Amino acid sequence: MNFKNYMFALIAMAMMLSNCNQKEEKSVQVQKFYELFKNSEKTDSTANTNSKKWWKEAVVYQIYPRSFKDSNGDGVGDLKGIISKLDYVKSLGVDVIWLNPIFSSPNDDNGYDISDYQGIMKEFGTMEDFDAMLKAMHERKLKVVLDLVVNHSSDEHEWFKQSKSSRTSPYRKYYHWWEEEKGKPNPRYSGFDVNSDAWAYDAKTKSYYLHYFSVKQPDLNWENPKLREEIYKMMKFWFDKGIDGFRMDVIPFIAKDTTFPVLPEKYKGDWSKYYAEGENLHKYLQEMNTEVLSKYDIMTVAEGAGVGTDKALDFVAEDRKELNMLYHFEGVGLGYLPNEFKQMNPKGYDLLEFKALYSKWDEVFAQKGWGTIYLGNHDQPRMVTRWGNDSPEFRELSSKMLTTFLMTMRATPYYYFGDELGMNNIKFDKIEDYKDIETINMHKQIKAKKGDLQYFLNGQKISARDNGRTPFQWDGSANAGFTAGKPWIKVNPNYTTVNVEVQEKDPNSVLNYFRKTVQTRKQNPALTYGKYTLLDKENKQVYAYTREFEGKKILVLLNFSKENAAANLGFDTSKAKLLLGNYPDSGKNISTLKPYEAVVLALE
Ligand code: TEU
Ligand code: CA
Repeated sequence: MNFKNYMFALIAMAMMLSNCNQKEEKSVQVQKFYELFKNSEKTDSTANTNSKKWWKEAVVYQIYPRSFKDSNGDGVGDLKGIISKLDYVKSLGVDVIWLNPIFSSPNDDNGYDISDYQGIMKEFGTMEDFDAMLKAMHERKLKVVLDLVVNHSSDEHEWFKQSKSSRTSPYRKYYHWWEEEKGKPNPRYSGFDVNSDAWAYDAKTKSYYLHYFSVKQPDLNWENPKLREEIYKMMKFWFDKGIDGFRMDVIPFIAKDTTFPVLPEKYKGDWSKYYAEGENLHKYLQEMNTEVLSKYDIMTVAEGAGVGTDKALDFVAEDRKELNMLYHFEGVGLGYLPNEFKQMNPKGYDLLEFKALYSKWDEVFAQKGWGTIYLGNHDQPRMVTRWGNDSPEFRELSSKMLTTFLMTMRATPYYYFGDELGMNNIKFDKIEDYKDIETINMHKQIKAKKGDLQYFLNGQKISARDNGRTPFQWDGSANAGFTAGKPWIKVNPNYTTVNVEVQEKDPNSVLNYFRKTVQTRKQNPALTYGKYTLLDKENKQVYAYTREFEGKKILVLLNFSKENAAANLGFDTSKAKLLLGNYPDSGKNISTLKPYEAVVLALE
């Protein structure tokens, strides 16, 4: 019970006793007070029960369409391929499918450079295919969330073609231009530019345009109300078709300080103040909510790059009327060496920091708003390589352990396709194998500067985005059953043993364990809504916590190490009932957890 409820109960008791009807026994009054006390405990808002929502109870399954299933042998996954595998997706028990961008795009950044927001990427199919896919998903009671990429478009979008045609074009103000007579604009960093320069010079109109990402991804100007109107119209087009939500790409970046001041020499972790979170950000999001989102029963998730715990609720607190869930970046930043390009600390990440971080983020949404939880996506290496242990001995066990973590936290799980098979990093040796603009352009940059290319390539084996983008492993046939042609990116050679076909037959496979964890989450609302309490905080091997809801208490024990480990719980667990475990004899002796053991127990 929190302080507010405590005070409320005290005052209520005082009032009752003073109003005491002489005929009524004091003890009856006390009994009444007790009922009240119990009820106030039940509605304790730390259990975040005040607003149950379908999207809080959902498990989201992310599909990278390019790599899921190719239907026509051109080596690229497509919508017809997705349709053909919906029964598989349904069999996982998930509720929502998030698709990475499927809109018309020249694919400079695999669809995050959109040339027509209301068209389908040629390689993926047609609008008819899309309609058929949506219907097939809804028939199976699967919802679909699309990627809204509106910080930037492609330079091949009609708006940009017009915008760069002349300084007086009606589309000029759809983008951020800086005329050359004003002198060189202050430097801004670009993620995918060969020179990391976010300003590109365009000779035709003698101006620079801004691109936070590749030179083919010019940033859209949200200060222009006409641009905002166009975006809202486009969003309605998709909602009217029946889609169930949007994942909003780098949404804090849409509003920025467009005076582009000189940046401080050193950031104190506050870069997003200069690059994103401009003063009108929340005005735009509230406007988007009024104009579009509030009109539909849909879900929205903010890709919250750079958003810290202090700002999170500004995006998702219910009374703000903006978005539903925040997808923070702090977790996936753990374990990297500072001031280097995606180089992991050779010691790996620190579990104490990991636990502190996820506990801190749980606290943010304990009363208001809602969070997400994920350990992999299309921008990240494979979950088991990055957070578990992908050696033959521990790949399956640690995959299952990490899945247990994702399915037992108070946040909507965003589960990346292929993680349910324990797919791991491909770890390319040669730059020629990479397809991702981020890796390719960084390699060019380091080469031009005569930097250490081998060091860079070694780092990419762990951290490169392409590790998470290799084709889905369906079976042991050529190309893992992904394509009859030549896959756009190499298939992980372990597909002969790590694939759906093999794992379907094995009741103890990573795949079947994933299905079980999803069911465990569904059958125990405490795992969705329950209060989270971290236990044995200083334990360097075990992550232990409880989840409590409506009189039910669940204990989760996760051994993140490859040694036996023990958790110091400080309470009796002898009556605990096993709900889930990743060893055949899990739950028999929880005082010693085996390497990467995961157990979920009902305490009461
Ligand atoms: O990513 C947002 C983002 O901040 C990226 O810089 C991300 O951190 C990067 O991939 C790390 O290497 C989103 C999309 O998820 C990503 O795929 C796009 O490339 C990017 O936006 C641009 O749209
Ligand atoms: Ca295809």
